[in-house]
Amino acid sequence: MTIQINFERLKQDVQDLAAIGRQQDHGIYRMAFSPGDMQAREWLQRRIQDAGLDLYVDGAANIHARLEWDGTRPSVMTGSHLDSVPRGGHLDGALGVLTGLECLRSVREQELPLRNPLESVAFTDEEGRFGHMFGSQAICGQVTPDSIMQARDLQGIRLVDAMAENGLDAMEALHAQRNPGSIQSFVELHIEQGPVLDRQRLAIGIVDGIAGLFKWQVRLIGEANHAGTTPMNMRRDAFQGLAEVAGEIPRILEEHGSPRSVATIGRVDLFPAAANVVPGRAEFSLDVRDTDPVVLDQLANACRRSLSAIARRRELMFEFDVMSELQPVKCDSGVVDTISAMCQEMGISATRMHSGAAHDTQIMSTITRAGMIFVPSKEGRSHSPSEWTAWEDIEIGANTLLNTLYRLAGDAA
Ligand code: HGY
Ligand code: MN
Ligand code: MN
Repeated sequence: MTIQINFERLKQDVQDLAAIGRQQDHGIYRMAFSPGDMQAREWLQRRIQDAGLDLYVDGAANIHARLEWDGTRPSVMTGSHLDSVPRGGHLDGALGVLTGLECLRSVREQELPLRNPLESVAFTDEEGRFGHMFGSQAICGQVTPDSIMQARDLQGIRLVDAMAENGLDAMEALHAQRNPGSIQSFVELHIEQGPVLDRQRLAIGIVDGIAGLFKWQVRLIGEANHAGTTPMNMRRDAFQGLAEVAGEIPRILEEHGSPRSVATIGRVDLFPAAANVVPGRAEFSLDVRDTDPVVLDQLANACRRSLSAIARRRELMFEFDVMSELQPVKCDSGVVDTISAMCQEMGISATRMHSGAAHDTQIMSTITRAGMIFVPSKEGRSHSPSEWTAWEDIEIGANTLLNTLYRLAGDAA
């Protein structure tokens, strides 16, 4: 027996949420604890209450919708994130939150018997404005007073201050930790954010592994000087150092990476940033990923060596802060098999695949059995206003999630 969501209601939620935090350039600006994020949080809490579900917000500001929660039986959990990258798309994270909410509403309305309670969570700061996955890391007991106090964004704004501005005490995140026995399993629905499903015309991706990453904030420090009078061989030009680091990336990936390795310099700031001044300081982000922890380690060492050699040669100082380190994970084989069985029973075209993007699922997998369901991204586009998934794929994905959650939690005796 397969059950169905109320697709028109889900579609309306997707359209309503897509309007929150959207700016003129059609991008979504819901960075953690920004006005857009706070507006989306309020909207979601109203939707949870309108649906007659239990609402619970934990110390890390993770928003939980709950059905038949009794605090004793372990729950089957789903969820994703409301926050976005700057100028992001309207489905990254949001789709997982809304399909999770729709699944709980549908089970409740259809009065389907449950062996385990259901929870759907909107995790705080998945996109890592203040590092990465703050909400799911808090649930998994991976935050400390120190890590909370240290957390800041690339502009230097502290997490503690961003939360306090919204009436939240960041230290409360220490109390968000869940007993691993309180969650039976976790399944996240997410857009693929890559081209595989779209190209192969497949409806569902069954994720069997998620890439890990390290994200550094690097500073190269030279000497600001006059752009006209300083001879080229007497410069300590921080931008030229950065340019050389960027040029080294393909070699580093080739010599120390795997076919799945990727590296990105996504943000650069030069100081003093004047056309007629040799840059004295270059600050930039470095995001490097792979599905193999050994390869990730090798890439980190190679990046450190390259930075050090370039700094020495150019008489620059270099330093870097580790903004985030996420281990690659394998998804739980039982959860993967359950999703696969549901696709077969529902006659849905599916393939097993890895995720190049990071997700809350890889944090949740440290305390419970975890897996993911991908739906296609048009031309693989994401972290961009051109992010799109066909409504038909959204409906198939939501029904796959609903039937998977019910297979895990339902009392279909
Ligand atoms: O960076 C990522 O992979 C995710 O979108 N936070
Ligand atoms: Mn995401
Ligand atoms: Mn994202």
